[in-house]
Amino acid sequence: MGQLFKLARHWARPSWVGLWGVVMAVGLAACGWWGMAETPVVTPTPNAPPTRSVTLLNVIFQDTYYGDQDDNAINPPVWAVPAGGAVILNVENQGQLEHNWAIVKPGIAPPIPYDGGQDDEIILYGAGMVYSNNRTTVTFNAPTEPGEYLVICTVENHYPLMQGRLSVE
Ligand SMILES: [Cu+2]
Repeated sequence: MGQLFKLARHWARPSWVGLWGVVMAVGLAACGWWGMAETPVVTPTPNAPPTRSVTLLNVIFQDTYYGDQDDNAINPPVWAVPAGGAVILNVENQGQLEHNWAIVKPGIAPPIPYDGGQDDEIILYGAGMVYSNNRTTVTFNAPTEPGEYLVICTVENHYPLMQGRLSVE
């Protein structure tokens, strides 16, 4: 016990404290501890995946229109997405009928009224049928070619009443 006390006093002597302070300071400086804040080292990450944007679209289905105004044919809602970007489409069908949200291939004019029988030739991407009072979330990549794409509901006779535009930018 007496030995331990002597040792503690020995280490606590001012000259030792001062010496250790100098040793620590020199050591830290040599290690670059103080220099780190001023010169951050940026290590490039090889093969890092490119940063991609994700666009969230929330769309409400009614009988028979998108959004909150029953005038899609003359005032279609426009959803903007970056070309080739990832899109998360959240759909809520508040109507009594089933509905869909489908991007039409560029340069194609769907029949009016839409008969629902030529989806393969006409539709570039379809979110799938959403039943009354149901929600769904789908993800897809926006077309890589910029432009304004027609979006329609593919249920028979819902287009041209039910339509919008996907603005690929
Ligand atoms: Cu519909």
